[in-house]
Amino acid sequence: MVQFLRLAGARSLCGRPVSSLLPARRAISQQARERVAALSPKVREFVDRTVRMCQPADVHVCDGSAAESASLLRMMTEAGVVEPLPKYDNCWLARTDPADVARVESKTFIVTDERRQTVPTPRQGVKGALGNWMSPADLDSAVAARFPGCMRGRTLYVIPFSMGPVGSPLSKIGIELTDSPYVVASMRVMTRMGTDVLEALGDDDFVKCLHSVGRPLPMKTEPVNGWPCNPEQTIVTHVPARNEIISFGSGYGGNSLLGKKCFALRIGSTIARREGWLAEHMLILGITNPQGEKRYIAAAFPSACGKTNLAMMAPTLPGYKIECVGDDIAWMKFDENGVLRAINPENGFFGVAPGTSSATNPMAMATVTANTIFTNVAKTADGGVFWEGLEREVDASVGVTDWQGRAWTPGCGRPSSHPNSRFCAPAAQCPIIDPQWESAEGVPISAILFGGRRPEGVPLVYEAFSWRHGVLLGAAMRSEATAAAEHKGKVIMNDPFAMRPFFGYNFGHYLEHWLSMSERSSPAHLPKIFHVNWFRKAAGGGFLWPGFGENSRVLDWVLRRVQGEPCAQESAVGYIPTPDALRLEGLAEKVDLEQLFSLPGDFWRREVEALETYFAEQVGADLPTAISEELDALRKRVEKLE
Ligand code: OXD
Ligand code: MN
Repeated sequence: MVQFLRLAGARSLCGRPVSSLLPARRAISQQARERVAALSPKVREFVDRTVRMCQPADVHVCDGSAAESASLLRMMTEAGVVEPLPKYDNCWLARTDPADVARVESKTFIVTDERRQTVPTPRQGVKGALGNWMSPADLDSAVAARFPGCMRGRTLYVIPFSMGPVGSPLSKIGIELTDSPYVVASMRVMTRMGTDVLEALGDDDFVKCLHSVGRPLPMKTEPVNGWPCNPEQTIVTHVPARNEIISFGSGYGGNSLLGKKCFALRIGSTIARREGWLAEHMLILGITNPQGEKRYIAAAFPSACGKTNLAMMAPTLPGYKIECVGDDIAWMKFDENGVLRAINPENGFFGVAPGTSSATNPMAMATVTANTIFTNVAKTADGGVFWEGLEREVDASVGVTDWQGRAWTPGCGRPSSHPNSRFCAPAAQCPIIDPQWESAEGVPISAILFGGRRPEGVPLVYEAFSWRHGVLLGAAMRSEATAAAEHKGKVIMNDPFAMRPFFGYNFGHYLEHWLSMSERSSPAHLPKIFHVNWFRKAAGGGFLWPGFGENSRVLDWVLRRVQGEPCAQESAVGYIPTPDALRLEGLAEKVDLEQLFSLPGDFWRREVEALETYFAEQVGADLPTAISEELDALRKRVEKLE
């Protein structure tokens, strides 16, 4: 069993009892003590243990109010951590240390007694690529080497937060303890946070989230851009058996806003497995057809593949309406009638800024003009933001300062913004937020889409033959790498279910869990599963499909399939649209349907071989038989392709 936070009582460091390293208790203000004393015994115990170990100068229990957030932002402005963006309403810019700009997958671990609980055993000589395991003993050492005294001179913030609407039976509560006011301000946007969460929690258990930037005061060296972090010591760990997350050294995104990837996906997937539901890296959108019929769709794409754009799409197909429930994460559970119900556990969008514009995503642009924290984007001299993609809508002649604080001019040879720069904006501000986005019982899901960036061979859309085949489509997802993590270049990577960086447990067991889900539903209610690819390229290099709002044409076909229209024909990979089924009227340019849906035999035989190798090397004995059988069936079908 992991003994996280046991240090203060029992251990010794460098031969000295830990108690001799503790700060004088009087360092914590009386007011803070009273607020901590008012917490539930379980929360208080978590705070007390952390205070003893991390030795902050003060403790602040967050109430989640606008006044609290304003005062933190004022304080960060004075400290040079953020600056206001006067062109907008209550918007802020943070610049990080360039060494702390993305999730750190190589330093992210799941802690279980047995390695196999976390990851399948890869074939001998092959490096496992489905997560990183750490033993409880190694976690204890990692904590002991990093946390004692790590918050000296800083304030420890207690953030009570709910993933999902407060009080929904599908929601879960966490407490994040952090020494970063940037994290507090961002968590207020990304989660429901504050006093009402503590009230809803009562004496119950919660997910324990501990975060430190790892730079006690006084700092030995000046932080870069005023952004304290400790990249050499960065580590992001999860302990499913104890519902705990422990993160050190990074102040950025998924490494520090612990409700998002760490809780909602990694710990979330382990809770979901225990409780019989699904925690997925999926957007949720509502779509209404010209007849006024509304359905909800969930879709999984790897990071930075346009999830936010699809979730807020402006459909070009007349009469269609899209409304957004969420752009990144879905928690889904079959109800007593076998209907899959989904909530977005988040409260905001932490979207990739570059590429977002009024042309690609006008709804996101409208969302980010108030109450938004931007990180690592460029700033214009008139107090606005700029990034790659805004060339036509922002007057760069007023002068631009890049994400590292240097003067920037168009064509100077370097990007103005970091490719993984972000906006962090309240979801409620999205002009097309779905009226049901906070529904306690969740919205009913009719279809699930899997997809990725596949320049070659993969058709625009195809439908799984069955739930089991659909699980293979998720397992077989591959995509070009993106800037959201530390990978370089444009290699095609396996990213099953877009969850490769986010599995909280053994991927083979995750597949079993997905396969078992069909037993909780009936053919009338089980969502249909599809694979989409907006990114196929012609031999000459251009995209074969215009994407963005035109993707409504694909969703139209998906909806018609959900409604049972016979507008599909069998192919080697799944059902594809019959020749005239895809509605193409009004498209600005003619689309080459033949190329878009072609199934080159060589490509697909290589694809199946690559998948067989991947599963054999990475999943081995943990691969469910049903998935090998589905892959076998696919191999037989593609053998016949020309
Ligand atoms: C994200 C990601 O930040 O998937 O949403 O990386
Ligand atoms: Mn994501």
